[in-house]
Amino acid sequence: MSSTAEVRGALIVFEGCDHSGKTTQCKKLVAALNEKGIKTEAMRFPDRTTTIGKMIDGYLSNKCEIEDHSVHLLFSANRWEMVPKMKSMLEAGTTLIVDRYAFSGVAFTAAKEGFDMNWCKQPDVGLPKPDRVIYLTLSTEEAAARGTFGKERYEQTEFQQKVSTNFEKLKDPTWQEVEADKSIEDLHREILVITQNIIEESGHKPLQQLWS
Ligand code: Z5A
Repeated sequence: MSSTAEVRGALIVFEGCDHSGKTTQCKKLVAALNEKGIKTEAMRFPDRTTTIGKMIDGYLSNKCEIEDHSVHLLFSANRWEMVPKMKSMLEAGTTLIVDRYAFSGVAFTAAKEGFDMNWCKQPDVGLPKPDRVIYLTLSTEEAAARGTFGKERYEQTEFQQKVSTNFEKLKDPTWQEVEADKSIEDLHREILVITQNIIEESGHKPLQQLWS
């Protein structure tokens, strides 16, 4: 069981289009912050290791079908099941770097026919609110140059364009847009400076609730 630290960790989420480099940057950032003596852990959603996550993995890899509303709720449940762990780590002073969160949940489901963004938000109302969402942006040309889409569900250009439009609608003042059309190292250096500032600013602020 983690104890409560004087200064809490920061909750920093990465969102962005496919191939924008979220996973690459999250990994480098966690390593760099720990090297600087800032206790940091990585998380990613979906977390495919849990029972719920395994169902989601089967769905994303097209091994099974799950009704659209139901799978939306599963993605959300996959976040809620991590909340006790997230809160206890943050309270113990550990910063969390999270690769995708509820914003992906809303942006992807709302890109499907017949889904309303407000409905999509409801299951995630009350989750720990990120101190900052780092939103990586990339031109369609550069994203294409980084490789073709894989075989997973949702990996189609037209669908991804709708997802990007939805991300734009979700932006609020806690979002920070970062142009990802740079070398991995240049982008990492920029993000490292940004995150160190967030960690300093967030330590004494209470953790808030998302969309409430
Ligand atoms: N989903 C959902 O529907 N509902 C939800 O609630 C949640 C998610 C949470 C999960 O995919 C899918 O689930 C996702 C959303 C949906 N569907 N899609 N599409 P995932 O998280 O397992 O994988 P991903 O997020 O789709 O990965 P990605 O977006 O394709 O990649 P990325 O993390 O942004 O980029 P990367 O893996 O770091 O890099 C991609 C490639 O580019 C790789 O070859 C790198 O070496 C290269 N790269 C990275 N950075 C650079 C730079 N700066 N220059 C050149 N090349 C680079």
